Amino acid sequence: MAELEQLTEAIKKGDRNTGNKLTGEMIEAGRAPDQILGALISGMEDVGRRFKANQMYVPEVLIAARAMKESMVLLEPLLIEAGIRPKYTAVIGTVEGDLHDIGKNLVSMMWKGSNIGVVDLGTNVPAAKFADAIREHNAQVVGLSALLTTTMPGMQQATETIREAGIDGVKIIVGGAPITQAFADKIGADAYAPDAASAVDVVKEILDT
Ligand code: B12
Repeated sequence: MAELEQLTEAIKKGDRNTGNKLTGEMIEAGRAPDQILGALISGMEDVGRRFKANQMYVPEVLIAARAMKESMVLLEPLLIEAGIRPKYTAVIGTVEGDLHDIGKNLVSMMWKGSNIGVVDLGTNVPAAKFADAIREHNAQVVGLSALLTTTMPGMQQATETIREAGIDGVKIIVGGAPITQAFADKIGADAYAPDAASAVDVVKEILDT
């Protein structure tokens, strides 16, 4: 099997040792960084598909994402040198009052795995901080996460604050266990995704059109 395919396989399996070894070897051999990145992305795309189809579960996704992250650490300096930038930048965070971050982190990892740059603001993020970060990083997308029914109003507050800040063209994507499409519509978000793999599809749908 060609090295690039082997790298894709290693990511799919979450085999970070093989992933790191292959990435390092290919860098040494002078392989184009965008080809290596493509192989990593293919691996995470497959993980996303299987996660969505319930053929893979949260711990396995986290292990695959960690393997990808480690290879990216090796690859990043070359990507920067070659001027290869993520296609889009997203800001993500869990809304004020809410400390749950496992789902948000998964979305963040899947976005990164799809070559979307992510600025992760963490948990318990006040509404104004989302608006500031979108401006500072020129983000095209913002992801808001909430896991508590009591913090759903915080998601509405964040959406209103971002809209009131008049940031041109930023798309607001919401998610989290108690969130529904109906709630997303009610608060004026641009999109809702029920899981991390769908969050990738949604970004591609609304930005690649
Ligand atoms: C783990 C957990 C905790 C951990 C959080 C650790 C952490 N670092 O996140 C701890 C122990 C800290 C915790 C605390 C509390 N928790 Co809690 N917690 C959970 C638990 C068991 C799992 C949540 C989880 O991680 N799920 C796994 C992830 C992968 O799923 P997910 O978050 O839904 O994310 C997926 C999608 O929703 C979506 N998604 C998520 N975010 C986003 C964002 C975007 C932009 C998009 C597009 C998609 C998206 O994609 C994700 C991946 O596919 C749930 C119960 C449950 N089974 O859901 C209760 C639960 C959420 N907690 C609950 C409660 C009540 C609390 C506490 C108030 C308890 C207390 N009395 O102190 C505190 C609140 C603390 C706070 N202020 O936030 C309740 C909420 C009830 C409600 N309806 O509001 C739940 C449902 C438990 C229950 N049945 O009562 N909790």
